[in-house]
Amino acid sequence: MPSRRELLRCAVVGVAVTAALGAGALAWSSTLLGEYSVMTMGGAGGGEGGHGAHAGTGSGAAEASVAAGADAAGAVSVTSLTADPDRTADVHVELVARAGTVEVPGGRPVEGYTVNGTSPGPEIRARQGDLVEVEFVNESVPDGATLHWHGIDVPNAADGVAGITQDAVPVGGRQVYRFEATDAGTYWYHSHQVSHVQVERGLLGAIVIEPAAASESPGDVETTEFTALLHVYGGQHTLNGRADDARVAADPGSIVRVRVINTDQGTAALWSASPFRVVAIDGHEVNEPGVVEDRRVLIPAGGRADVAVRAPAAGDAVRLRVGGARSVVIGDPAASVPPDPRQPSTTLDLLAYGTPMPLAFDASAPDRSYDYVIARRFGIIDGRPGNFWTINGRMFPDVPMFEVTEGDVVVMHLRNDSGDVHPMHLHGHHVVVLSRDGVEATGSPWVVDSLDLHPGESYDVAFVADNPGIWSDHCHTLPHAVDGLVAHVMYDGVTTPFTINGEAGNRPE
Ligand SMILES: [Cu+2]
Repeated sequence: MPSRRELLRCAVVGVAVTAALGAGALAWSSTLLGEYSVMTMGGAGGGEGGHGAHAGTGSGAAEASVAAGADAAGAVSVTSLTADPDRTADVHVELVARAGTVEVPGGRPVEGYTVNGTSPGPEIRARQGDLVEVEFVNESVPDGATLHWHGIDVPNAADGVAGITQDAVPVGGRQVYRFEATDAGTYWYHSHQVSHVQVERGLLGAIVIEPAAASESPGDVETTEFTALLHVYGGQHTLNGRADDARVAADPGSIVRVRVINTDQGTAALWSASPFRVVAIDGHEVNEPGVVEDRRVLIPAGGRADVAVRAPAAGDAVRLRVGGARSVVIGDPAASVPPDPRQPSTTLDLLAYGTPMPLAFDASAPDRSYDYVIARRFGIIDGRPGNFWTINGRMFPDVPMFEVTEGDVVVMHLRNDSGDVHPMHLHGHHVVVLSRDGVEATGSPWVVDSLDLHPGESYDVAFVADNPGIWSDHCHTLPHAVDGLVAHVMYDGVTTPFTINGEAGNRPE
């Protein structure tokens, strides 16, 4: 039931909408965001959380700017939160972004963006512990561009969010990203400038961090691995940029690890008529994953699932369906392709998959506890009237700021009171799922950076605030992010010199 305050807010917005619609463009201009800093958002310093406190409805942006000003003395800039500047890079890659035609082998070309001439761009491979250095060049993306390392807990200065951790790289500009490849796993990179356009149109690629030591899984020797990056280009479902299925040659009985990356705007399903195991989610190994049969695996937008498939007998192949239309066919390259398997109606429940093991931290007595409740209502954002997302009842940019102190154990209570699915993505950290709809997790620690909240669902997740910075915590259905489903986790004492909508033209979503 809405509180009096919420009812009052609705009434005020209702009046504002009526006034704006009635008075036309002049009145709308008064609701334009103009240039702003995330530092002024959501009541930063206004007592939103506090140690052991539960998030309330918090204070408004007006108080926040005062608090932010006071905090600025002696604060650490996001630009100083870097990897060791004196360390020599182990992996050095140059990535050049261009606007132009994306060739889609097996389909028709589309207008979009390429990285080193193709979309997806080249797959970056590094080994755990490597210092990765990427020199990014914007040759011809008119709006400017950046690279964000989705799922890699990079130092804040390398996070690639225009207007928060850097300015968008203009045409002719260059930006160096440096980070240590600390956690092995499957990740991807994409632009975080006008991302709802640039990601959809192809400014992206895969990055795989190989484990420092060989996998300790006894008995099962992985002999082959295959990256399966899913993306829809102009309505065409592709696998690694091709509107076609892929074949992976594998010796009978050997294990193939398929790294599935969902770079699209909605959930992707994965299934097979043959048994398989889900060995990693979002770059984190599942502890003792069981055999999956007659279940589909759902991968949120932005999420990844690594699955292990055993190659069948000589002359045979197994078919793994990935996403809306494509398959990976594994085994004898000369074998005929097995029939298209029926999609199971039951979804593998990752809340109860694998074997539990102790977490690296105690989530039972968090230092901070926040609500992140998603709903929807009519209003105006940046001069645009619409039916926008709200976070804790508040509309962008008046959304909450989740303040943390380095070392805090943070619990987030996520709830989806809207009618749509929202793949929630926290930058710079992985969260562990504690419970869903009040049911505690009983499987392997389920560690994610991209988590689907289906309508009506609630999740409790926890993380350790161990990576100082200002971090976006947003929906990865990117048109939802543009419509206000973006909040931030901000560490005490960190500040940013960058702004959104200013001269540099930063528009992160
Ligand atoms: Cu969403």
